[in-house]
Amino acid sequence: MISLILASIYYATVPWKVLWKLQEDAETLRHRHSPTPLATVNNVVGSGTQPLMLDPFLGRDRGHEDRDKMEFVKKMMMHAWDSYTTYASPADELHPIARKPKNWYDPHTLLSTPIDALDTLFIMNLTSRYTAAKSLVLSSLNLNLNTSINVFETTIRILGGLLSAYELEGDERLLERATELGRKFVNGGVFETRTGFALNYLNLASGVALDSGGSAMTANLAEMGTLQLEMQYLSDLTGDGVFAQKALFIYEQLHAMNRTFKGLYPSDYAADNLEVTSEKYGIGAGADSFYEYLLKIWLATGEERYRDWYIDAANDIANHLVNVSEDGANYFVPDTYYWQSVGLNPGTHFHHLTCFAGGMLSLGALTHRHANWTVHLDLGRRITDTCVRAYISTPTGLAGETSVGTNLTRPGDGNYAQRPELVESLFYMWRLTHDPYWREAGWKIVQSIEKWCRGEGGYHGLKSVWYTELEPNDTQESFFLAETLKYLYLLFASDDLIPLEKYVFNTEAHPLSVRGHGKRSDPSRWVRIPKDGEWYRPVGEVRDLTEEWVLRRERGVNERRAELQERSRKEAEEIQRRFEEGRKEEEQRLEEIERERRMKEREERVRGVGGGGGREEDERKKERDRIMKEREDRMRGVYEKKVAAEGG
Ligand code: DMJ
Repeated sequence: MISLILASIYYATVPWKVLWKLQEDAETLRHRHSPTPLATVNNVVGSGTQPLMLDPFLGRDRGHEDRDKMEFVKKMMMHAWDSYTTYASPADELHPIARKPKNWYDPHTLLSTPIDALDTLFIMNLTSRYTAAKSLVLSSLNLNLNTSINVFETTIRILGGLLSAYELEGDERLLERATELGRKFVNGGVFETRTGFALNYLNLASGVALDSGGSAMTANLAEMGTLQLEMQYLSDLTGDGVFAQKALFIYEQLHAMNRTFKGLYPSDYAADNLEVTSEKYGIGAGADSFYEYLLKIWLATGEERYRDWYIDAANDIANHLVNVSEDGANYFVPDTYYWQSVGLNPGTHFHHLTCFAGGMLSLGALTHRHANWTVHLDLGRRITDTCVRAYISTPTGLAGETSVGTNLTRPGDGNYAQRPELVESLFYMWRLTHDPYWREAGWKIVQSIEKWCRGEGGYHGLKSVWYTELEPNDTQESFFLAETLKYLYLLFASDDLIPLEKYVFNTEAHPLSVRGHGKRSDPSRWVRIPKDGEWYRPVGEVRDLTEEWVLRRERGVNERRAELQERSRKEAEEIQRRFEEGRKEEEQRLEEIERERRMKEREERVRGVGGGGGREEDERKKERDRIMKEREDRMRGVYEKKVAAEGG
């Protein structure tokens, strides 16, 4: 009761509808979701040098496995993996319709699919496939590519995938490759900014890092705030603190900055002077996994400071960002902009990416029963449920990239990209509550994917979830194997398969042990985490870069500019090629129509009905010219927009 009263005082600022709804069931939830007393709080040692003992936060009931459904998902994984090896290996991903390889940094590959798939194959006991994938990775992974790779994506997929496979299987060669990659980040220019904020593009060969625009001016919250789990783990395993220091320093600085809201962090920053470049808040693209990692870095290390920051963040997400639909049924988090004169301006759409928050809020609530834990758990449940409804309200049973929160039956961007966020939350909701509702929702999704997205050449996405006359989206994403299928498999498994007390999943669903367990059981190897304030460098006191770095970066800027121009040129060529192809098709089609018309005319003349006059002929010619011109304008528009956007 006391915590209910405290929660209501705290939530005095929440829009009344949210508050009312959230408190409605708090008492019920407290009972329903507490199978046995939770032992968490007493066991947590927050110094960062002791293991974080979360077991057993679920109590004694470890759930039961649903073998048939696990087998079904395993077969899906076999089909996805076998299709990749048949048509695309060793590329990053597969075009399942064209049955062709797809590379992120063409013609180079970072082996995204095999690395992302490693631990899923291992967990599913697909031993021969796991061995084949590992051999490919060990023999072919080239970490010296002369191209700028995306640091965030490479961390969560490549570094995370290698580390997790090492955690589960123990082959030291995987750790060696992961360490090599981590060193590229710290010895290259990723953290070499005046603020210590990370840049997101690194040329693996030259070691020069830049931002997405090809300079070193900007840093993004999710990109620089989603490196910490992997880098900290790497430090604990190698005993070299440099990885953790570089990555965690970013958290220290972000936390030390003045903020409009205690627990919310804007998405974009200047990398040189700690200025906020746009006061956009949200938990979707550009922000999402930063909040996830605040929670998980606490779970992984036991460092209570991060837990407190996470709780502040989750409170403010609940306070300021959660929207409720007019009928009170849907809870969602849209992107929100802040203007001093107007305050917070939320949108009405929510992105599929935000569905991960259901799992995050629930996990955060049950691993530490802070004052608002029932509120967070309830919010987690409601956000997950809203996402379930976004799925079941479409004819395909799958949700697109965005949904309209006030009325989920109105389509937003209907593209289904095989994303994992909802099944990730379903997995957490099941593990944390054992309510069969979450498994049932997951099973419907399995069936929908199977029905609408399975093809001979692998699994594709959909251009729109709203039409059953389907147009496929021709990519089999590497995260489909790393996350979507893994979470679906674990949803039907027993709690003892990758138990949540011992593992923390990175944002690409790669499990890493928490301190005190697995590869992190030996405390003598843990690196020290700094005490509060120890690393603090007052905002404004940014450091100067060495001359060497200034010169390297200048060279890098020119190289990157050339690289971006080259990419634009190739893309323009591709657009031109497709344009020509389309024009030929269009011409053929028009010729066909014309041929049919002439035949018809001839037949009619033979039958004495009469033929088309010269005026009709002119009209047809005009129509034909109009169609051709329209098409050309359209194609040119796409091309010009692209060139303008890339400044090439
Ligand atoms: C994945 O790479 C990760 O889940 C990331 O956190 C967000 N984007 C994709 C999946 O949608």
